[in-house]
Amino acid sequence: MKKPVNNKKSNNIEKDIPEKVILKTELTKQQREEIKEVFDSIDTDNSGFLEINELISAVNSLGLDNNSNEISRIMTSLDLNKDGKVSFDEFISLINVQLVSLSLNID
Ligand SMILES: [Ca+2]
Repeated sequence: MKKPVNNKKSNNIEKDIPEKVILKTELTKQQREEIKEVFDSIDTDNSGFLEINELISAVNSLGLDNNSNEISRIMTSLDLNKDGKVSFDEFISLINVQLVSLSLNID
């Protein structure tokens, strides 16, 4: 018995990728606004970028471990274009990553 050959190979590549990985992390307008508020509250000099000292203060104000090595590490990983500061776009991509890992953890 031969299986009928099905040349209509589906182009559904996404099917092979676990749903969570392709989870579209498009933020709603409201989420973006909320993130912008957080960003602005960290950007105390309103430069439009987060500098390392601003990140350190933010982490301090959250009462988190203010290990400056760790913060530098985060800063480096955030600073995609290596200009020494974090733009809103870079900040948002971090939030996206966080959302993805959160959704991975929840399951
Ligand atoms: Ca700034």
